[in-house]
Amino acid sequence: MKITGIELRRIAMPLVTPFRTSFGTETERDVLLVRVVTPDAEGWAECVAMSEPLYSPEHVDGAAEVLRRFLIPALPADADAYGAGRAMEPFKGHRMAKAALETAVLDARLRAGGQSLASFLGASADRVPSGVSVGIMGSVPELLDTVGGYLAEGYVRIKLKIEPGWDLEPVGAVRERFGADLLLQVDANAAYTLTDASHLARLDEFGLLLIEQPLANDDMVQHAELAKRLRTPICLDESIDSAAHAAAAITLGACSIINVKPGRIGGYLEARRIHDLARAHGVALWCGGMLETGIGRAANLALAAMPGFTLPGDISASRRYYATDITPPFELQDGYIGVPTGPGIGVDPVQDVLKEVTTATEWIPF
Ligand code: SMG
Ligand code: MG
Repeated sequence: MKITGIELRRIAMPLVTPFRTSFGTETERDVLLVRVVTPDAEGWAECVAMSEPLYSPEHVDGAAEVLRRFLIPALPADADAYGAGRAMEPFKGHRMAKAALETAVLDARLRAGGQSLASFLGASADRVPSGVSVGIMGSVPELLDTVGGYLAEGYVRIKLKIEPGWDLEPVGAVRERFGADLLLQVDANAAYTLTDASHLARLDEFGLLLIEQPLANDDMVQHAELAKRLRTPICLDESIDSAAHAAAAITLGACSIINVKPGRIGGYLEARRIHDLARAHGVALWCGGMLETGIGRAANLALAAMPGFTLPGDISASRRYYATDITPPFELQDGYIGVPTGPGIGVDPVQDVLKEVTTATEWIPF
C-alpha cells in the first residue's frame, strides 16, 4: 500500500526530575515524532536527537529539516523499511533522522501485515530486565537516596553518570552502601582523555560491569589503548555509529561490550546487523536509552528481547522519566518490563495526551 503522507510532530515532555550528564542537564525532552500514513495502517517512530548537539552532532531542528528537505522526498511511496534504508543511503550521516523515518515505515508495514516488531527482529524473550541511568547529583547523600529509591522500585542494575570530579567518590559510596552484589556500571559520555587512564584504573576496585564511553567518540584507537590499562570492561556508545564502526571497534579491541541505540546507528535493521556481528564475536550487547517516550521505548523493548542482548539495558519504566507518557505507561514488574506483542511497535499514542504536549505539526503529502 502506498504511503499517502507523513506527519512530523513536535512534542514537549517535561521530565519528572532534571537529568544531568557530563555534557549538560535535561529538564524537558523536545521530541520529534514521525507518523507514516498508508490506507491500511499508520506507523509511528520517535527521533532520538536532542535539542542541542551535545550528545552527538545531530539536533532535533536539524533532524526535522533533513527529513523534510532530503529524506522524505527521496522515499518511494511503496517503500518498505529496506527500501527506505536504500533510498536514504546517499545522504551522509543524520542517522537519528534516518532511523526515525525507517522505523515509522517499518511500523506501518508490520502493522499492515499483523506482525510484531519483536517477532520481525527475532526476539526470544517476552520481558527484559530493567536498569536505570542515574544522573550526576549535587551531593553523595542525594545520590545514595536516589539509588536506594530505584532499587526499592526493583531496578536490577544501576548506571551512574560520571565526569571528572564526580567519579571515584560517588561510585565508591554506592558500592559500599549497596554491597558487592549490586550490578553497577558507569557512563562518562566522553568526558575523559587517555591521559586520565591511571585515574580511571582506580575504578577497577569497585567491580563495575563496565565503563561506558570514557573517551571521545572518535577516539577508537585510544579506547583500545585504554582497554589494555583497565580491568573494567569498556563499552562504547557514542563511538558506534553503524555496524561498520562496531566491526572496527571489535577488531581493534576498543570495546568488549556495545550499547546499542537504534536511533544513533540509523535504525532497527542496522541494530540487527550489529546484533548478529557482536554475537558472532562474543561481544555483549545491551539496549541504551535516549529518554524516549512510550513510542521509542516500545520499539527498544522489542530489540532488547533479542538473544544477543545479554546485559540489562537503560529501558526503565515510563514514570522514571514522565509523569504522563504519550502511550499507556510501561511498568516495572519484578525488575522486568514486558515486550509489546501487538502488531508493529505494539503501542499507540493516547490522543488526548498527545494533543496536550504537541507544539507543532507538519503534514507532508505524497
Ligand atoms: O533513556 O534512560 C534513558 C537515558 C539513558 O543515560 C542514558 N542515556 O549516554 O547513554 C547515554 C545517555 C544519553 C542521553 S543523556 C541525556
Ligand atoms: Mg551512554
